[in-house]
Amino acid sequence: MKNQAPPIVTELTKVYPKKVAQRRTEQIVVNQRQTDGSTPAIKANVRTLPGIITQRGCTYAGCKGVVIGPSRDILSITHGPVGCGFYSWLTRRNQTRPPTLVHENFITYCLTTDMQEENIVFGGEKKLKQAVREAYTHFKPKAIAIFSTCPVGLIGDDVHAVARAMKEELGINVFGFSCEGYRGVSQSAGHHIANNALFKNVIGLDETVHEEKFKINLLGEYNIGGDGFVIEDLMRRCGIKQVATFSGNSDYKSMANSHVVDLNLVMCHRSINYVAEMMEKKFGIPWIKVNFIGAEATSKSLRKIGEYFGDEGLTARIEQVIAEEMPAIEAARTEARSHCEGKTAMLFVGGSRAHHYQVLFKELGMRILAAGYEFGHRDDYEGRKVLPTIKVDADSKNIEELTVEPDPIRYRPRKSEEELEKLAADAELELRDYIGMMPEMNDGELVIDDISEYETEKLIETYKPDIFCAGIKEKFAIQKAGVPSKQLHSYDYGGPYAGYEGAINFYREIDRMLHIKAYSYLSAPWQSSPPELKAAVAD
Ligand code: CFM
Repeated sequence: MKNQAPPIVTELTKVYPKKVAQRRTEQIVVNQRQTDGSTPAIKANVRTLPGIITQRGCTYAGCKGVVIGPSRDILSITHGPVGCGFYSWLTRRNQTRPPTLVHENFITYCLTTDMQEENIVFGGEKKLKQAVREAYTHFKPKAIAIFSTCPVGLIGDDVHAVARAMKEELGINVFGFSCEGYRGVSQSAGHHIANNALFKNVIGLDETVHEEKFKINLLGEYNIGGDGFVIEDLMRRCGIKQVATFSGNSDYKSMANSHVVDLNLVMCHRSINYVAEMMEKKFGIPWIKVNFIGAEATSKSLRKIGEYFGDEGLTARIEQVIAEEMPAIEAARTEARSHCEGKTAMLFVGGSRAHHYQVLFKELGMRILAAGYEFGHRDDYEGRKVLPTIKVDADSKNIEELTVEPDPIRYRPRKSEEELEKLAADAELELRDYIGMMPEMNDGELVIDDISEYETEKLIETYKPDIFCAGIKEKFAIQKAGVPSKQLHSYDYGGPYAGYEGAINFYREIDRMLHIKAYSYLSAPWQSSPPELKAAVAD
């Protein structure tokens, strides 16, 4: 017999038709950690149920907007109707800083083939070729990326054939993505498609040698609100050479050169774990999971890098940087904590952030009531240990799994098997591992996958959290319910929130948001308007 759903799950789903309620119940879990570290299974990365108002985005968004978009000198062309290009134009706060004014920065441009009915009927390949030629004439980029939108897949335009032809004709790197919006159940599919194409078309093309001793790539950091700048600075101060970032504040050459490092750091597991795994298979570069959100997490991540390289000088520099940063952290945290302790938060973000930001709230002494991902997979919730048990459904099969072999010349294991075993024995290091969000949440806390708008409102009504973190789509509905809402996608207009500097910004921001008095000084127009108007409004 099936267990009875916990009362809150029944409460959240009781308005749904029976079948929908049943299926939503599998995506709403009350956390309960077992002694072996396992947590309840949650259903994730499945199609949103019809009738549910989801916060998810499309596959094209995950590929173009998230993974490739932040790279400043790969020229992106959207093959499709103008809306897809327009609505993905500068909508994510991924910042970039070209080293000089003459360095290219195409991020501000929006290039699209602007498909018309005629192209839908007779095909759009000719128009796409023309667009690539025009783009090349204007910008002379090193690389052009072509992104497919829904109609491209429906009518069968072969963007890859066009890319090959244009690469030949123009003599630059041109590659395409079959990232039609409908290709997967969410933007997560787009991440995978982008990872595959980077791996096939970019990584390993540049053999620049770096003399520095400790070389890393940072994978899954997109420099939202300047987070990437803060992390770059920390690396520099610790004496760590950051060759490439995928893909915040990045350029094409560094990505092409990224196979020369000795360690990959995975920040956002959801969007980029595929690249980490493929680079290890092909080039022998191990990866570890890091999190630079939260002061404690930042210190832990820096120490993990120290542990991996096992060099005294590096460890000493890392400890020195931590020691330099901690007094300011302590002061800001003590101040904010004295106001925020005991307050409650809910976090619903796309993939990694619903997990990463819990650290910052805990540093403020706040309690997490509920958290969830829009499109995370079970391994993001429960940890990579569940990977072998995840059933591959038809939607996941839709996304190509590359077969990767060791490179005959360039495969070079960075550590011996023995060394790796030793490192892997330290579970905290998370070598080739991600322990997931739920094992780090307390028992009784709610975990909800692909939360609906209705459930959001119901949660607020039931729990009255002190702050609800989400995105722009949810923000105003939450605030109208009288609860402050911090956007954890775009950071509203704030940030950076990464590293130590970011943690201080975040403590202050949350303190301010929780204690803002402005609304209590205001009254709604109908509360202060003349009686006639009041009566009219009442009608
Ligand atoms: Fe990774 Fe991201 Fe996130 Fe993400 Fe995103 Fe984002 Fe996000 Mo918005 S890559 S999964 S697809 S950490 S854009 S920078 S905030 S949903 S939680």
